[in-house]
Amino acid sequence: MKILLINGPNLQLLGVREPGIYGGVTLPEIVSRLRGCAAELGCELIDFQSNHEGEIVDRIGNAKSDGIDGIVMNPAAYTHTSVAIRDALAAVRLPTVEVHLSNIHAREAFRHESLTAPMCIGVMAGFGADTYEWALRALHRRLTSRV
Ligand code: CA2
Repeated sequence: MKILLINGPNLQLLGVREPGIYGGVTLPEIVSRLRGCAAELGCELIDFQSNHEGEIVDRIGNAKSDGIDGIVMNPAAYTHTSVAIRDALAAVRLPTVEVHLSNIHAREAFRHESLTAPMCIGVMAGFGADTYEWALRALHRRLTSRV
């Protein structure tokens, strides 16, 4: 089973800037932890980070032909703005779990709306770096369950 991990803009700064909001764990550390979890579940994890909306749209659009079975995605700021990423998810129709390190509902009003969440099978938010692991486990459960 192949899972695509997508991280959106500025997440390459995790653990380097503003650790008060997003914690001290770096993105390479998160990816490495998630790779361990994926290995335990018998999945292959393909990791992609971009600060560019179009690159994320392209990656989602190519996911089926790349043999991807499901997506774990933190669209970061594009969560709240990107009709293009939402449309790409709607078009590719792969099971996707949206992830946020912070609880976006406990933050500024503009973060309460997600344009991408309605195209996802679920959303996991607020548990810092661990959120990615819960999201991967939930996606794997969905992909391997009969109902
Ligand atoms: O809580 C999350 O995971 C967010 O997706 C993070 C986004 C934010 O725009 C969303 O509302 C919620 C921001 C990612 C930027 O990450 C940084 C990390 C370190 C320093 C600066 C930005």
